[in-house]
Amino acid sequence: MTYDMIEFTKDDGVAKIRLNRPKALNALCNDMMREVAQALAELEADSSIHCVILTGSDKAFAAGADIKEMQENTYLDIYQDDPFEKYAGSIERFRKPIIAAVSGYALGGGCEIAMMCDFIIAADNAKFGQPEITLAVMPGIGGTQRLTRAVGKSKAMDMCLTGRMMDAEEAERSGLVSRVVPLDELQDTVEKEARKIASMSLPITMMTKETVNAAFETTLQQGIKFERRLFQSMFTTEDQTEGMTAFIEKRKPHFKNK
Ligand code: DAK
Repeated sequence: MTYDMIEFTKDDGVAKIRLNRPKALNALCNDMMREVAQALAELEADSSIHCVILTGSDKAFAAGADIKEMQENTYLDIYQDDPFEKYAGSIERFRKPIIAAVSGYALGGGCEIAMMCDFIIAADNAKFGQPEITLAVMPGIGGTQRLTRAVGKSKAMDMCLTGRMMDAEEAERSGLVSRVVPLDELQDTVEKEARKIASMSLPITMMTKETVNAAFETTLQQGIKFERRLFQSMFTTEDQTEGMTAFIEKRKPHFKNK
């Protein structure tokens, strides 16, 4: 499979997908999103990959859906074909850990796909926003819901109704991003964290991701029960025995992902 609009690399258990339409500030056209979905399908099936990084350029993670492509869409075009569900849904449904490394603009659909990732590490030049209101539409791939869960109602309303941007410092303070680093350290920092995640037992990281995500879907008691069941199931794995034995024997664990 060749890719024209993304760069796709794999190294040491970690894959990186870099959105690469610099002239359009990585605006999310259908062809690019189709490539992202194809890459993720390949990575889901590749057992050597334990963690994925989604990133863009220094200037733009992604400046939103491609307005030029979208401008002439009719209701039926976007209802029947539902391209964003088809392609961005691949990020939402991805089962292994996926980190968004955001520098520059993450606007509209760009902010929304960053929020679909498991966590966001931002460069100090990052700018987040849901400016759709200025185009007389609103966020359409989860922005009204995920942003509200991440930063609370007041700030989400402020962002969605005014279309203003939030800088990296405000995004960290509000809980939208897990941490902010200088731009020239972003890729190294995220790669280091991704390698750390990739060194863990894959089934255990997948179950942990699933369980944290359950917090958004269930009541507290149901979530706690779900956590308890998956926690108990971890004691069927060879990796749990190895992880605890290695601690006691004061050595590094050798996980088999079983
Ligand atoms: N789409 C297409 N082209 C874009 C673009 C975008 N979102 N953003 C930037 N570009 C293009 C510009 O048109 C320009 O192209 P040329 O004129 O050179 O050909 C080039 O990228 C550089 O942009 P600027 O000249 O504007 O650069 P500046 O540094 O001056 O400004 C900016 C950067 C990011 C502030 C500005 O470009 C900007 O405001 N961009 C638009 C941001 C925006 O409104 N984003 C939200 C898009 S709406 C759906 C669900 C969800 C969605 C769609 C469908 N369904 C369920 C079907 C999502 C919608 C959105 O994301």
